Amino acid sequence: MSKKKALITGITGQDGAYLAEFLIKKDYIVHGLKRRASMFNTERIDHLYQEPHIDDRNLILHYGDLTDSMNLTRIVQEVQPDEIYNLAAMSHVKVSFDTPEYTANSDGIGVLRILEAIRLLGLSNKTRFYQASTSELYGLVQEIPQNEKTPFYPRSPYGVAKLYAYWITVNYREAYNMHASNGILFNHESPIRGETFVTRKITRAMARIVLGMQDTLYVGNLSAQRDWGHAKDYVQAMYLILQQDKPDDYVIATGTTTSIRDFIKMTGEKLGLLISFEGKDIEEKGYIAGVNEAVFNENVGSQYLENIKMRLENYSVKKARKPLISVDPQYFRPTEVEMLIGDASKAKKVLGWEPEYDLKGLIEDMILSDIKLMKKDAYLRNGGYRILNYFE
Ligand code: NDP
Ligand code: GDR
Repeated sequence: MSKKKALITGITGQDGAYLAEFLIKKDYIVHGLKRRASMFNTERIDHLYQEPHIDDRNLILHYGDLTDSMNLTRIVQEVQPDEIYNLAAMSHVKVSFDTPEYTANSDGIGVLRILEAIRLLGLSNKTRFYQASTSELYGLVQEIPQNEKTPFYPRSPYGVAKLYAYWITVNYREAYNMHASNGILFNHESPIRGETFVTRKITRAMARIVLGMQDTLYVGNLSAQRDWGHAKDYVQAMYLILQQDKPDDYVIATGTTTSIRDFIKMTGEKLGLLISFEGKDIEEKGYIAGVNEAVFNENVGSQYLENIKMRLENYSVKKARKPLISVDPQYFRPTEVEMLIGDASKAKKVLGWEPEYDLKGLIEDMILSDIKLMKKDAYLRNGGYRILNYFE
């Protein structure tokens, strides 16, 4: 029997990388759409990459872009995929306020381009289509928790573009009998999460701070609450959705919600740090207010303890205090999504989907990985080599 072929758009992103790895393990031939960039942009999938001269490759990349319908149509025609996972998107909610037209073009109309390619090429009965829908559709939430029947109320150009994408997927399913489904995924993170999403921003910065490479992390709204899962669990749900006889839409979530403030405290706990927040609104600050030396030594290293002890000494002298966390309004959004919590009962019942990671496990995976990464940077810097600056 010939191997199944999947086409993943957004293969160079967080989810694309995990999904490609997962499908290759399932013996798929994976085709991926990658954008031309002025620097290499395949770091997340480099471990899966195969030299183009090898026969029987199981990972093949194509240059393309969701804003180019000819390109998409040609690639779908060449690949004749059994499954398309449309994960490509301008996925940053805050940035979508700066680039609303482009976001609509790629995240909204881009989906239509792929669906039309499937239809025009006569692949409606062969190619199954997965659309990366999002909890951002719920925005100003109309119900708690949110499920497949909860009305949508998006709060950003990103959310509005994804609303079009959601409905055009439903419409093509109903109009042309296509196997087209939406996964309404709540936030999911990992050690390879984009650096400017809040969880990764926190774990990277806290790793740098405990290693003495940075003083303070500036963030936006500390009170927003999110339902965070692990991307590894969530790509399995995408796969399961396309294995069903009937196409349908599913919420994928953990069912617990946590504030940004508490995410920071929990990350501190994994490092042996007690983090205390003081002040209100834009004056709110987080400080290192205590240390569990045994946990710190195990997860960070005793050679870095001196720096933390100094910060603790400063903490008791108000004037000399250095905040670990400070609020910068530049990270506020013109309209915010304050709270999300998903009800994934349908996915659990119909798909048999169960996540392996809880929030504690996710944070552990992320912070330990970032400590390792930043130690590498510290090592290079101490050896006189240049390291990248991390300007957002
Ligand atoms: P990432 O931002 O990590 O990855 C996005 C991918 O899309 C990258 O490969 C990027 O390429 C590619 N891309 C962006 N614009 C275009 C374009 N115009 N044409 C082709 N490719 C493009 O996102 P995630 O992996 O986190 O998310 C995957 C999908 O799931 C996205 O659609 C996102 O909106 C959605 N989603 C994500 C959730 C999450 O919590 N992670 C939750 C719900 C939905 P490049 O590497 O070149 O930038
Ligand atoms: P989100 O993720 O907008 O939910 O979209 P993000 O991590 O960017 O923000 C989550 C919440 O944290 C607040 N926040 C900050 N956010 C960022 N990025 N940087 C900060 O400094 C900061 N401080 C506080 C935000 O205001 C927000 O409330 C993600 C993306 O992956 C989308 O593509 C996806 O659809 C949704 O998750 C589900």
